[in-house]
This record gives sequence, C-alpha cells and structure tokens, in this order.
Amino acid sequence: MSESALIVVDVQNDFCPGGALAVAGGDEVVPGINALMEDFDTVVLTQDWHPAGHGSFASTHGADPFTFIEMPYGPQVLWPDHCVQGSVGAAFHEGLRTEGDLIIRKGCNPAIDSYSAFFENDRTTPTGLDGYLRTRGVGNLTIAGLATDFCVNYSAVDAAKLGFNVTVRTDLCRAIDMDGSLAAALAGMKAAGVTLV
Ligand code: VGL
Ligand code: ZN
Repeated sequence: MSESALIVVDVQNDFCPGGALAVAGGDEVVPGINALMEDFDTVVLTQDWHPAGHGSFASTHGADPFTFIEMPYGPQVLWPDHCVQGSVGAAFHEGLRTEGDLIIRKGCNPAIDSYSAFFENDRTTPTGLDGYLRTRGVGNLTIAGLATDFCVNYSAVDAAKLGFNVTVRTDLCRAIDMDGSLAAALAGMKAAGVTLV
C-alpha cells in the first residue's frame, strides 16, 4: 500500500491579490488547503524563490512582462519581478498553515526558471522531491495551489511521468490564464493521466 502526500504549490503573497504576479482569487484557496492538510501524513510546500535579476524576469532583459524569449531550454515567458528570495512577496500567504514536512524552494538558478516541483524548466535538473517521496513510500499525490496553468500543471505532469498516481484539486487552484494557457494546461494534465477534481 503506498502512502499519500499533499503538495501545496506556491501559495505566496506575490501570487495573491496585491502581489507582483497576482493570480485572480489566489487567496481563496487558503482555507480549503489548510483543511485538506489534515487528511495527509506527508505535506510538502513549494516556494518560488528567485534571486534578484532572475532570467525569467522581464526587467532583466529590458523587455515587457508577458512576452517571450528563447532560453537554451526553449521559449520562456517573461514575468514581472516576483518571489525574490527573502522578500515579503516570496513569503507564504499569512493564513496558510506551514507546519508541513518539507519546503521545496525552486527557481534559485538565475539562468533556469522552475515551474515544476520536480524539475527545472530544462526538464532535466531535479529538485530532489522525487527521491524524497519515493524513499518515504509515497505513490499517491494530491496537488493544489497556484497557478493552475504553470507551476501546478508542470508539477502534475512531471509527477505523472515519474509514475506517481496524481490528483489535482482544481477547486483549490487558481490560474494566470494567459492566451488560453488554462485550457491547454487542463488538456495536458488529462492527457498525462492526471485526475482532475
Ligand atoms: C509561477 C510564473 C512564474 C507559478 C511561478 O507559481 O505558477 N508562475 N513563476
Ligand atoms: Zn517564478
């Protein structure tokens, strides 16, 4: 019998209303996620955690936010500066319970963005979360948080590819939804075998 874990993705101030990369209704997921934590022995929180001048920031390239550039690993959306290490914006939402077992910080390499909790955006550099979960006998994952179409999507698809049984609580996620990215993400997660609830 394999164990179950909850992965809470990027419930940070910058992704909540008033934040630098605010997701509409981002703060609405907090009470439901707090309650859901009660059902899991293992809770992992992820935290987007960029150095100032990160390669995914539009300002680093003198470009407009929400445009694209070509990185060595493929096209990359350029974002407003967000979740800078140690800033208030990078802190978890103040209402979020943070007693969880592990916090994975991602996006620390200035040259590579990292949406997924498992791999950086080059899709090969691991965060170590796969090994953490496997060595604890975890086979079932439930994922909730921000944003549905980026970090939740990448984490869920990578987890399914790694062989985990994955459920995404879409009711406890909110999306950025840029140019149809939410519909594409939902279709991609389904195609990867992720259960959407
Ligand atoms: C995210 C864009 C940039 C996310 C993180 O948490 O979905 N999106 N960095
Ligand atoms: Zn980021």
